[in-house]
Parts: sequence; C-alpha cells; structure tokens
Amino acid sequence: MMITLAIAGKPNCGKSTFFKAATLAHVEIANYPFTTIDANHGVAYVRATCPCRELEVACPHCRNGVRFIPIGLIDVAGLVPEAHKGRGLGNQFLDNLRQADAILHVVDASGGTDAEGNPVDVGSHNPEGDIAFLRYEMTMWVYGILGKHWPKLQRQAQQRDFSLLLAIVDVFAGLGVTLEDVKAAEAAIDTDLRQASEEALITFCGHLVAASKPMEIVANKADLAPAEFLENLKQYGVIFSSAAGELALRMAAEGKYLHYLPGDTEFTINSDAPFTAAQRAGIMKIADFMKQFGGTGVQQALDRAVFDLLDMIVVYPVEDEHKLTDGQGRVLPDAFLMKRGSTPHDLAYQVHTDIGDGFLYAIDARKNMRIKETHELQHGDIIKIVSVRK
Ligand SMILES: Nc1nc2c(ncn2[C@@H]2O[C@H](COP(=O)(O)OP(=O)(O)OP(=O)(O)O)[C@@H](O)[C@H]2O)c(=O)[nH]1
Ligand SMILES: [Mg+2]
Repeated sequence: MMITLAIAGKPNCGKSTFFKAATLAHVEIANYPFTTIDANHGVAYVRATCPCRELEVACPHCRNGVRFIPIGLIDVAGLVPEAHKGRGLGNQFLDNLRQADAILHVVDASGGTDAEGNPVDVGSHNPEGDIAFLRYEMTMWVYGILGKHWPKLQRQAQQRDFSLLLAIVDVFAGLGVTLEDVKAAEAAIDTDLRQASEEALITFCGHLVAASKPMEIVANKADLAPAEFLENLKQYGVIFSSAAGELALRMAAEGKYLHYLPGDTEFTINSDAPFTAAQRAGIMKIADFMKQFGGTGVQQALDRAVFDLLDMIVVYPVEDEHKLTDGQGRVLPDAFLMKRGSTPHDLAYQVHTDIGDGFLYAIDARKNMRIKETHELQHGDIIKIVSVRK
C-alpha cells in the first residue's frame, strides 16, 4: 500500500496549487472558493539521499544523487466552518480523507481570504483562527458517524461477551482506527464509554481523529504574508510555503529554463532562458523567499509529513549485495518507505509474500554482514533478503 497524504483546508488557500506543484497534474486553480469539487488524486514524491554516490555505483534512478520516492496525494475540496452541519459543500468530502495516512492542513498565511475562502485584502484575516477548525470539523464528522451507530452499540453492550471497543474499531475501520487508538481515546475521557455524555463522546472522537489522522500545518501564501502573521504562526510549528513559487519553478524546470530539483534551497537559471524582465523579477522574488525559508516549503512539507509525522524510513532491497543490483543487474532498483521499527522480515513481506514466507536471513549490504530477522532497519539501509521458495 502506497503512503497517501491528503491536502485539506478552507477554500481558496492554495490546496490545488500545492497539489499541482507536487504532482504536475493538470488541475484547476482560481482565486475564488470551491474551485475544486471532486478530489484530485495524484502521485507526489518524497526526497531522500540516494546511497549511490556514497557507494560509488552508477544509478539510473536518481537525479544528482537525489532519490524521489512516490507517495499518493489527494487534493480535497475546500471545507468551511460548520461543514459537518452541511455548510459549504457539506461534509461528504471528509470521506476523501479516509484513505489518507496523514493530512496536510493548508492555511492561507497571507490573510487574504476570509474563513470561507472569499478574497479579502491581504492581512485583514488572521490565519491563526483557521487552524483549529479542521480538526473540529473532522471530530464532529466522526462523532456524527458514531452517533448513527450509538443506539445499537449501546443495546449490544448490554450483552456480556460484547466488546464495545472492538465494535467501534469496526465502525471506523475505513478510517484506519486501531484498537490501541480506541483504548487510548477511552482512557483520555476518564469515564465509562457506555455512560459517556455527549461532550465526553465528542472528546473521545477528537482523540480518534488525532490518533488516526496525524496532521501537519502548511502556512501557504507565505510570500504575501505580513511579518506579524509569520511571527504568530511560528508557535503552531507550521511549515511556511509558497505553493505558487514551487509551481513556477517546477514548470520552468520542466521547460528546461532553469535547474531546480524539488526541495532544493536554490536554483540556477539557464543562460538561454527567454525570460522577460518581469518574469525574471518574479523568479528573483522566489529566490529571496527560498533564502528566507530554506526552500519553497512544498517538498519540505511532504518530506516532514512522511519522515517525521508518519515516522517512515527508506530501505533499498537488492539481490546482489556486492553489485547492489536486482536479478536483472539494475542498480538500487527499489526504494521502499517503511515504518521505523520495521525488520528485514517485514521488508521481505513488502517485496513479496512468498519471500516473506520463505525468509531465512538478511544481509546488510553496506556492512556485508548477516543481520537477524528481528534487527531494526535504519533509514538508507541496503538489504539483501535470503529466502527459500515455499
Ligand atoms: N501568492 C500566492 N498565491 C497563491 C499561492 N498558492 C495559491 N495561490 C493562489 O491562491 C488562489 C487559490 O488557489 P487554489 O490552489 O485554487 O486554492 P484551493 O485551496 O485549491 O481552492 P478551492 O479548490 O476553491 O478550495 C489562486 O489564485 C492561486 O494562484 C502561494 O503560495 N502564493
Ligand atoms: Mg482546489
């Protein structure tokens, strides 16, 4: 299963621009609310250092020693406060968040759109007010679903051998809620779930949302944001971005007008690029932004969500631990995203069920050493799996 991130937030904050910059898929972008109605699905990439340079092998899969590893990305329709009561486009779009492992909550740091996404003067809407609402809407959405099942669950809970917690896991299986999440959420509300008040149940649902859908805040349109907003947003641990800047760079790099790899902190303009003076000035503004923020923030947001929030590592499976190739002689053919704490046996299963079933042992290609099946894999490991055919 490919790791998937969803881009969510109020209308007109730059979600589709972020999506287009990250995927280069064609999507509609416009300065009014609800431009996007049906969710856009695409493939984006996280960035890792390819081991090929360090190990001095010629590798056809990376660009200048940078390996881009695919993830799924979903651009969701804008949500407004009270969406769970049917406002705006309603809450049907929360359903698009189901498939996501984590959520990028995009806010408009420039203050140039109100809480509903209508354009207003830049600096006139405080973006801090937009941060809490998404989590709240998701909580109320989950609460609404639980509420539908609640009378029946309470009746069933009268039976002695009925597990309410397992039944709740079942209700939210599609959301990725685990038994541990439900137990932790119950512990957090400090009352018997069967007798919980409405308020306690809402808190319970809030914990389920937090556990199953980790969220990162992307403060977009930071290129327009007043210094005061930038300063105030820092306390929320946001990533500042200019999705519009990233999109311009990605398109220009596609057209071979400049050299830029997503996530770079700078770029170089090709000498024969036919930019007008105005275009050049616009590009220099992006360069200044990148200097101030350490990049455009788009690649940084994707990487942080996958590597920090979801705590994934990259592992390179090979068949020949000396040449670092697969059976067909391809160098470092695959880069797998795996949860930190994964073992060589988990890797074997990710390569193929048969290989997992027939697992004997693994070899760390860098150290040329046998490792045990319980060994914890490290970010950047190159691993050969030895298995018997079952
Ligand atoms: N200055 C600036 N403008 C941006 C940035 N990102 C997006 N925009 C502009 O903001 C407007 C809205 O962008 P969209 O990407 O359509 O926003 P959205 O969140 O997908 O909107 P809905 O689909 O309506 O919810 C467009 O005019 C974009 O050009 C940015 O980083 N900086
Ligand atoms: Mg959109």
